[in-house]
Amino acid sequence: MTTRRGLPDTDIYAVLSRAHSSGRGNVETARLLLEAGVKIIQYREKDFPLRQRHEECLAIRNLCRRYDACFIVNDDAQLALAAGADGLHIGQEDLPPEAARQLIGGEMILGYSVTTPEEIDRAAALEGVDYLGAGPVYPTGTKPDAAAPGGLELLDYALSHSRLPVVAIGGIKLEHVAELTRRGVRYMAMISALVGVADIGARVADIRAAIAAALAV
Ligand code: 3NM
Repeated sequence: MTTRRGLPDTDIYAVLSRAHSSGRGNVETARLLLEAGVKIIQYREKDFPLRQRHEECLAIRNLCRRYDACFIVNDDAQLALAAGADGLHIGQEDLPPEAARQLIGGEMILGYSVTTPEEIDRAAALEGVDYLGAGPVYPTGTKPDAAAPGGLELLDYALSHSRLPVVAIGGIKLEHVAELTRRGVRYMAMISALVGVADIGARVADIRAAIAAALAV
């Protein structure tokens, strides 16, 4: 990881969700992702008891350290701090980014979800945010309360109007990876098409092969 605060220079941003992991637990899924070479893992469990989330986060954070990967906690600044996470990811309904930054201090990475061009413009003016999560790009069944899909236009807008790294999210499948790469997307966040598959190692390799092929033309 770099010393400047920010996401590592990588491609896949894995988001953990037990309900979409084909029966695997989050710690086991994290281990498989890390063994496959994934360098960013986000923990996103909104309904588990806090004690369970804390235990899982500690275990996953330790794994991430061993593999030199970046561990990000969704929504909960207190949990991110208690687990010693590398980053916090917040949405439009969470604490405002300035307040979240105050809580987490100056070292932790802060990611912020944006779903419209207006939100991208507003986020561009913020100091403490380190990357944008832009989406949903495509329709997704994984997040029931997701906004309407913004499509590739939302990503184009984010990439051209923000100086921050953009993480594309929402409905991204293997077959979208080449197109997203050609559009200039460097970070792709996935749940179902990544943590839900039988062979995570093979899926990571396929995603990376698609990125490499798209960059080569
Ligand atoms: N956030 P899948 S879409 C967690 O648009 C999440 O901010 C989104 O899951 C957003 O890869 C989403 O299975 C779900 O579509 C992503």
